[in-house]
Amino acid sequence: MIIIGEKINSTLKSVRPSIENYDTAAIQKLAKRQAAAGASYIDLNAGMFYEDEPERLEWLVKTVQEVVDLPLSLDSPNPKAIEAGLKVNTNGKPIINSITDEKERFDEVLPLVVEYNTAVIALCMDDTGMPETAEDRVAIARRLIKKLSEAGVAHEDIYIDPLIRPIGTGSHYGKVALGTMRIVKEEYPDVHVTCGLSNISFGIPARKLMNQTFLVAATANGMDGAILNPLDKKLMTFLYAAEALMGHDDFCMEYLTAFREGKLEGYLPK
Ligand code: THG
Repeated sequence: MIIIGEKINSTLKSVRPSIENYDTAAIQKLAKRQAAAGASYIDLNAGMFYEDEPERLEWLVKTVQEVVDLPLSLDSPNPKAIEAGLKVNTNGKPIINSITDEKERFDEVLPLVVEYNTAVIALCMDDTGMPETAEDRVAIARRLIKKLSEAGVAHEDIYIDPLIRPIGTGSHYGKVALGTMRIVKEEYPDVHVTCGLSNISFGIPARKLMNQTFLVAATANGMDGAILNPLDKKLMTFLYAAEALMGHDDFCMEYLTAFREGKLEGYLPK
C-alpha cells in the first residue's frame, strides 16, 4: 500500500497554527513521525491560507525536505501554489494532488505534471460535478487516463481517486467508491487507485470504526494507495492484515515484522 501521510494539513485545527506561525519544529516533527510510522509520501496542504497559499506551500516543502527524504504530495487545487512547491522540491518525484476533468483545472494543472515530470492524483469529477454511480465515475476515470496518457504520463504515475462521499449522506456512496475502484483497477492494472479514506465517515459517530472497515473493503477492491493518518496505530494494524490477505505481502513478511516490532495494536509479542 502506498501510504500518503495526511497530517500536515491546514484544515486540521491542531496543525493550522503551526503553518500560520511558520513553526518549523512542529511541522518537521509531524513529517518525521509519519515517515517513521510507514508513510511513502507526505501530503502537504496549505489550502486554508487562501491569500498566500503559494508561499505557505513552498515553505512546507522546504521545511519537510530538511528532515525527511520521502517524496511529497502537493495537495492543492491552485496551480500557482502547486508550482511554487514544485520549484523548490528536491525530494524525488512528487505527486500533484490533484487534477480533475474540469476543463479549466485540467488545462492548468496538466502542464505542471508534464513540465516537472510528476505523478498525479486524478479525481473522478468533471464540469458536471461528481456522478452518483460507479459506472459514470469510471467514465471520467477513463477520460482522465486517456488524456494524461496522450500527454505522455505513464500509467504508473496516475492515481485515480473515485472521490469518497460520506456514507451518512447516501447509503450508495460505499458501493459507488468500491465499484469505481474495482473497475478501474481491473481495466488499468498499472494505474494506481487511491482515496482520502476518512471522507467516508464525516458526520457519523465512531468514525475510526468506519474508516478501518472501509480500508479493508477498499483494499479488497483494488485500492493500492491511501491518504490516511499513519499515526493511527489501529488503522495501520488493519492495513497490515488487509495487505497480507490481498496477496500484497509475500509469506506475510511485513505482517510478521510489524507484529515483532509491536506495531499491531493490541497484539504485543511476548
Ligand atoms: N482526496 C485527495 N486528497 C485529499 C482528500 C481526498 N486531501 C484532503 C483530504 N481529502 C485528505 N486529508 C485529510 C487530512 C486530515 C484528516 C482527514 C483527511 C483528518 N485527520 C484527523 C486528525 O489527523 O486529527 C483524524 C484522523 C484519524 O482518524 O486518525 O480529519 O479525498 N486526493
